[in-house]
Amino acid sequence: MPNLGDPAVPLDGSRGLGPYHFNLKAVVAIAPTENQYQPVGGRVVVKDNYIILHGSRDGDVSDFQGYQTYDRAHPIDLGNPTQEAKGFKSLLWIYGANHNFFNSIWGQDDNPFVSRVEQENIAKVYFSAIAQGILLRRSQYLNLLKDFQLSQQRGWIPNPIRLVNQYQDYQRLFIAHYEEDSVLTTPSPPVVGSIDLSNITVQELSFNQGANKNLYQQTRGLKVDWDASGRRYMININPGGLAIGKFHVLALRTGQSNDAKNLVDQLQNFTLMVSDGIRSHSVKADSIAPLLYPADINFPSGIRRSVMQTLRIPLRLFAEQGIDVRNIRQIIFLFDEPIVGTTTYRGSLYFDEIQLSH
Ligand SMILES: [Ca+2]
Repeated sequence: MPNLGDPAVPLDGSRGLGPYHFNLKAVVAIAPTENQYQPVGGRVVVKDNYIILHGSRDGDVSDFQGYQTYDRAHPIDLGNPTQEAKGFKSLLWIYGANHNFFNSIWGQDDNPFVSRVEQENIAKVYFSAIAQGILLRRSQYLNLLKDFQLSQQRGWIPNPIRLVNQYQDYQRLFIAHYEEDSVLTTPSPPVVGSIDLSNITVQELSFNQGANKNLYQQTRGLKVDWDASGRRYMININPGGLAIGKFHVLALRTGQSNDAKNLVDQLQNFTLMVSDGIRSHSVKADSIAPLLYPADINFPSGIRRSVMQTLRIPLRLFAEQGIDVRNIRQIIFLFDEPIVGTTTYRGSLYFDEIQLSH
């Protein structure tokens, strides 16, 4: 064993340690830190199926630094963008949960508003589903990782607990991931088409603003702002420009910013319209999943952390209305819905990783 102060020893076999190929089926990170241990090979990139859980009232790791490990896992290969990932990844963001209540020993801290019993229950539900789905191959349990609302529909987790989840399948085709360049008017290769943003305020930006800011991620994406009903962000697809293949879900991640156009603790909404050039059909975002106002991560200092929600829209919703989903020509984000429960037509949302998926 090296002594403290010795140079770092790589675990790649070159110094007699490793490489360790444990053949893991999945890695579950519970409110993890990042960078307290610094691997000599650079920041850790999880190469297995990856699931991360974190609470918004985590005083110990209040900034949700593990979100960056989620973004780094199974990234787009820009040189080969249709390459399958080696696994899936999933994220659960729990409003009001803290660090300590994930075990039964550590005391209370951090002003959590989810009780220890409730938090242990969330952990049991998720770890059970992961074990059932991955170790016992009962894949229906993995649907929980794709949509947290299943847990509330089944009565496993009580409804008042506010959750946000993300999911990325190992098979996905990105329509727009915002990593390839800073040109706002084109989709991501190999998708061929154009993006019309003449009607709305759109900014592409790094989603890493620092630990004490609204966004603390490791990706690039869009901030979309509107101040009147009818604004739209429109992805036009050339004929044959999007190979649907066997994909059966249109997915993306989106979430409210801390911009004053949103109203504190109110849900946002918008309309997603898909057209084959002849017919179109629309789905309301809030019929898929709620878009929560960002959580206060450092109560009472008022830092709001935006964590996006994955929306997964089955293509059959459009096919059932006569849309030729094998020839999608337009995907329109139409901002024609008021802030939920109000008559206020304005808002500010982040968008990233618009994709076809399973
Ligand atoms: Ca991105």
